[in-house]
Amino acid sequence: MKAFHADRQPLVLPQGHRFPATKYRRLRSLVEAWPELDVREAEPAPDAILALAHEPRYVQAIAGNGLSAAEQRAIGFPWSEAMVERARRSVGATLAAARTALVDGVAANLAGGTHHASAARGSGYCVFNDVAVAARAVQADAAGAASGSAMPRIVVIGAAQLGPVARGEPRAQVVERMEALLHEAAACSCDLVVFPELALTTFFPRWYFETEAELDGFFERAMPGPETQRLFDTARRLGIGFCLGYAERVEEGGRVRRFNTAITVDKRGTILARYRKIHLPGHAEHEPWRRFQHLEKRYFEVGDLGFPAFRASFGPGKAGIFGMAICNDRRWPETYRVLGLQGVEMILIGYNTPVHNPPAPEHDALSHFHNQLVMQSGAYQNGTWVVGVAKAGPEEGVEQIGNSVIVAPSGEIVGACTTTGDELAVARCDLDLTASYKTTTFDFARHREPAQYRMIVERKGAIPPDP
Ligand code: CDT
Repeated sequence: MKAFHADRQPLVLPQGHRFPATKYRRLRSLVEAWPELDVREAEPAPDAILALAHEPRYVQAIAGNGLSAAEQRAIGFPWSEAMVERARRSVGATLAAARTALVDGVAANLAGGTHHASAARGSGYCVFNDVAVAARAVQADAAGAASGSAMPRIVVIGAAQLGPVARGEPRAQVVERMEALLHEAAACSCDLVVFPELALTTFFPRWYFETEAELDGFFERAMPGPETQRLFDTARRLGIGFCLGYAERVEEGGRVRRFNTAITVDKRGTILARYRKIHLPGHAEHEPWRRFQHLEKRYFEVGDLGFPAFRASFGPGKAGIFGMAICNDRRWPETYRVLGLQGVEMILIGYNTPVHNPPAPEHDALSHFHNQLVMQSGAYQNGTWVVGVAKAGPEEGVEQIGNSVIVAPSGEIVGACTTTGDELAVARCDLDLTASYKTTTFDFARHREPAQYRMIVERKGAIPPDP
């Protein structure tokens, strides 16, 4: 059974204060060794969650020391940052236990209860009403997850473009840059942040590696792993979901397999869906004539998970149907259509696209145009949002396009990065804007004629008609 505690930071009280603040830690030390108990630290409840049961003015007053002396007396604790942190974590522990119990059937809260607080006032050593907040939050979770919700389905998206990542840049430093973007996203009330393809490292397929050991340095063996756990923790603390591209190394069926992978993680830090890149561009053998290599066909297997669409909820009224694709996938109409046939409402795409294409340098001047062309048409033709996010700028001598965009189901760009560095573009995306395309021009059930499209799945390369 999972049990949640909130006692890491002790509540420091004036000498002689009668509240027995150490009891929570003492309780934890008593039960922590029980083999059947999995004790975890609770995340602090974010403002938006507290505001489900409290007046926003009160939540702000607590956060910013805006309490009157009388209000502090009613609570029974003098205001301090540690007091606020503990109050948030106490609610967080009740909420974590409630949500976990809904999944596991049972869970425990070691942080006590603070249910004497009312909507705009604390009372009896209670700052926030943990039970009221947790009840409202699980109701909101359920409302968001239920289809046909009457609330507008607006997901605030952060397209978190990354500038160059040097070959020698440690993962921890890249994760720190990503955390900075998460903090910026939280300040913009983002629900979901999309990071680029192979976000944690430089775009390593540009080099030919002689040994597997060299190659494996760019791969993750666990997700989250030792260096990425922080990213999950920060996102969960901020109450933000994210989509992350990375190089995945797994041992399956007694052999090592490597994929170019993306995951979508919900606001609680749970991996909801995984996608393994299907359209691998470039070449499998070393081609020294190129200014730089593009060895995706050597280093990765073709993804074996198809293009799965999945339901996800990023908050009350924020439930929708999502899909993922990676870089070169975005150039193929099949990617969008397979997701479109599952009713996808938002496709999350990370990419690394060099301006220069060694086999076709005549395309270089069109690299931005092509980037927008494919995502805008994919969005419109399938009545879906598309979020395309670049790793941009001069990386190890290779100029990569930025041009990260958020595209509406109309095909219009509603958010864009304007630099080639670390940058966040934000857009409020109404998932219901997909309906007017899905029920009219692109009402697939009415207008598609799949019997006439058989060639699409039966033939791989083009075979011109007989002369
Ligand atoms: N990463 C990736 O898929 N990049 C490709 C480069 C194409 S050139 C071989 C892209 O389609 O942007």
